Amino acid sequence: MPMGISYIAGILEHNGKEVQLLDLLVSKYSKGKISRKLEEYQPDIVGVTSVTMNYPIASDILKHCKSVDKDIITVIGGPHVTFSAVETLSEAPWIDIVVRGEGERTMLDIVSGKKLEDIEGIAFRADGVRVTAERALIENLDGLPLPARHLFPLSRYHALDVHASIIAGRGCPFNCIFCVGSRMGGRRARYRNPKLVVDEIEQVLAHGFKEVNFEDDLLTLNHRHVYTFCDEIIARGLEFNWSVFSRVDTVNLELLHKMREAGCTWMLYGVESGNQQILDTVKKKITLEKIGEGVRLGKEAGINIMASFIIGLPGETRETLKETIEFALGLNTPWGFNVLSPFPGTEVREKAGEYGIEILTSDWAKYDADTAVTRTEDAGPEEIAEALSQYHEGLNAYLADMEKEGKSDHIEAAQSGMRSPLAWALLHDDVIESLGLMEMNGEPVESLVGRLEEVVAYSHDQISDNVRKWVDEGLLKYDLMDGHMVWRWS
Ligand code: B12
Ligand code: SF4
Repeated sequence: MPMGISYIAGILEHNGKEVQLLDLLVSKYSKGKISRKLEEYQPDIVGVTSVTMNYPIASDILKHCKSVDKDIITVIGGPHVTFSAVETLSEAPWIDIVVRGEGERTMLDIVSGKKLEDIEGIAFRADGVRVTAERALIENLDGLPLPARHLFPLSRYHALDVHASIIAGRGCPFNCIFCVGSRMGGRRARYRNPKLVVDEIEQVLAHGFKEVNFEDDLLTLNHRHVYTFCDEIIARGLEFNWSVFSRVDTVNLELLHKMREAGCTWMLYGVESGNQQILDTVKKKITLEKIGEGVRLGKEAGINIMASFIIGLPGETRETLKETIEFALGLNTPWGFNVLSPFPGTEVREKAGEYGIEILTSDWAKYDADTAVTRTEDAGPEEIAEALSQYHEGLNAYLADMEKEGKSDHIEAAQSGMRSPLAWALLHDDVIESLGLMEMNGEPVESLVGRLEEVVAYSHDQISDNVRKWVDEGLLKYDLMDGHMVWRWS
């Protein structure tokens, strides 16, 4: 569930503004659906969020809103437009306002009707593009209303079996050249009161979530903060699994044991490269030795470790790609590759020439961190594709082993990147909603299973097991209409 937009909705509601949310992540995206929503709700303002790779869609949504009603004020926020505000307004005349950086107080000002020139942290069109002063980061995160999760279609998220997202602090003091994390959240980390964080955890568990991912850039930075909230989780007897993003140089065995005791089961380390010179160039400020140690300590504490690499970084060569693969295999822990995407606002984009990086395209849809959009002198799309294919070979070998063990569910989940691929297939195309009126023939759930078998390529047993579980959990329900059933996500 996207946290940025939940925080924006939260502060607006808290201040008595009426907000509705159209979630197009876990439902079918269609312009017809957006038109119907606009018709029914008649909003004064429409806001969208995006990262770089989905900026083209976000922009298109606002274009469509403007074409339906030219008086709607269109607003966009998020890390992509924060660092490309002027370009965005210049190329997309249907966008009225770009919100730069943290958006809670800025959006509240906009919705409250404050004069645009007096609102800090925006760019807007007025005789050309006007960029207002930077807005200072929110000093006291505890003063922010909680994210408005209740506005999201929770049953759909539960069917996908996803974790709840919680932010315990914002900011990161590091300055890795490929990341805009510290430019979004600031280089001085700000922390929430651990007791309030654990209150929020209790709330999401009450909403039916079973796991939590802390979305902080770097949760393990401040050990006192981590100990306090781990102790609070333990003292309240809360039992749930959680995961975090971390750096290998911000942990020690004692801290990891405490985190494990409080329910931490997975930790993702940004490892980035198996070549020390590249690590130094990208200002990661860690050593290969420290990476090995961080992985070992995590495992010793009983936490699963995922190591995340980026290929195509400055200085990458065919040789360093090989080194990175060998290094990754040697860690003896799950690992994955991203491909360098030089996002707006990153040092690697701003100083690409100095870093020996050629940027091949600014087609934002390709900035998915899975497609090569840059080249170094010795490694470009072909070499990166080759490294990726070795990675996929390894993954396929792993999946083949699983198949031998008869774990077909795991295979589907791994291939689709989803825990519940069937749920994704149903949600992504609004399949349940498209069934319409159904005859009341026999047992309702069995009838639904029968209908779904006709429209999705899953076996009877897979559909039946999942659908029964969702019905038992109250996620799927039907209403009676003219003696017919109409199924819906609750
Ligand atoms: C947590 C996280 C994730 C989580 C998201 C979990 C969640 N439930 O939200 C997961 C792991 C799923 C994830 C996935 C991805 N992420 Co990520 N992620 C982050 C991280 C570390 C923190 C984001 C966060 O929660 N910040 C706190 C919230 C409150 O801030 P926010 O989302 O930025 O929203 C604020 C403002 O941006 C603004 N705002 C945002 N939207 C809107 C909309 C309106 C109308 C307004 C007014 C304001 C506004 O106001 C919000 C409140 O202050 C950031 C690093 C960072 N610090 O920005 C990277 C970051 C956002 N991720 C990044 C990337 C690349 C990705 C992926 C594309 C990776 C991939 N290849 O799949 C995907 C994209 C997913 C998607 N569809 O958006 C990049 C984005 C750079 C870019 N320009 O594209 C970042 C900046 C890290 C980096 N490499 O520099 N990510
Ligand atoms: S990659 Fe991690 S450590 Fe580096 S700046 Fe981004 S959030 Fe901070």
